[in-house]
Amino acid sequence: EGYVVAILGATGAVGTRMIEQLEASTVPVAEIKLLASSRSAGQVKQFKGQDVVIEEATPDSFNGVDLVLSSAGGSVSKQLLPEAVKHGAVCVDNTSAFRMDPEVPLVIPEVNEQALYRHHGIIANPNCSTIQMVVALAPIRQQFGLVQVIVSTYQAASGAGQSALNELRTEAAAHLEGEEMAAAILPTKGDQKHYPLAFNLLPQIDVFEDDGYTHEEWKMIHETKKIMLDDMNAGEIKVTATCVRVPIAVGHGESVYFEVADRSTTAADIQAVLTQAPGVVLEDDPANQVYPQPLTAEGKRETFVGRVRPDFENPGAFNMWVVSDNLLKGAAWNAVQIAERLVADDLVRVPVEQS
Ligand code: 11C
Repeated sequence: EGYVVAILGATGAVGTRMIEQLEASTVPVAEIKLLASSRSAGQVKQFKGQDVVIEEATPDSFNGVDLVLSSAGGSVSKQLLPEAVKHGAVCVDNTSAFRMDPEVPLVIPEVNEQALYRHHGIIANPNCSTIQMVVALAPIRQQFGLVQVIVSTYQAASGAGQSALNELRTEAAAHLEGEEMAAAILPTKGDQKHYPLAFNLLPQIDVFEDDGYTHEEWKMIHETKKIMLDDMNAGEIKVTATCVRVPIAVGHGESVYFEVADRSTTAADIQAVLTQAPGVVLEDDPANQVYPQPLTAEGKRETFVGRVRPDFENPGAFNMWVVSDNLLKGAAWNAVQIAERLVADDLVRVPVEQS
């Protein structure tokens, strides 16, 4: 009884967490297939106490598969997921390959679960920094309207994958020993120069666009609009972003300035909404130095919000601080949560015109 589920990219920082999140989910799994590149084929991982041998991912890997959770990089998704859909599998993709495709729902279950009903076989998981911000902003928008967002991020090394996290650790150890730090990955594999992250800050995540923004900033702007303006009569939201890589392992932090439409809104009103908001935990007690931190968010599925305070000059404007585990709500858990909703709503089926 249950579904045949494949995890594509099963050895990565996100893939390993997808396995754990799936084990702890309500998705009934009849059989699990762990897929990766030929380099990792033959390795053994565990699922619910059973050994599972990792197989090389090929188009034929999806024979008989009902559901795919994918986090093996954009080019792998572009190549293999259409094949998986042809085999009748519904795919939840954690890469940016299909996110801005108007035919592909971009889903955060707490925010726009209804978009799942429009899927044609592929559902996109948003970028990690987008997810945690939108989980916090969507209920505020629903209650008070949302006019503008200005976000600055403090993003963990693991957002760039296990190899970037390993690089940070090696650099930190070298620096503490008084040795040279050698960077070969960060700020991004896709660019020419590499700089150490340990004891440093890198105001570059992903490659630069011609307009001077990085692609990570572009994603935060455009994904936020696609998700929040998904509903009818959505209007407009102004969004701008500055994304910075910080030398920590797990957990992105975000300083979010936002303006609501209802200018009589107070910080207490915002806090009251956040207290009730699905997936949000309010940690906001400055008198007792209570606020969200990456170390305390690591390993948790929720998005933590604190430091909610009004701007002095602009009525209806606020600042807040948002932290979440970028590998869980930002990636593996959001994907498995989508899978849970697909199962609950009987949507683990590719519409006829696609299969
Ligand atoms: C980072 N946010 O921290 C990125 C990682 O589009 O899924 C996620 C990239 C993506 O580097």
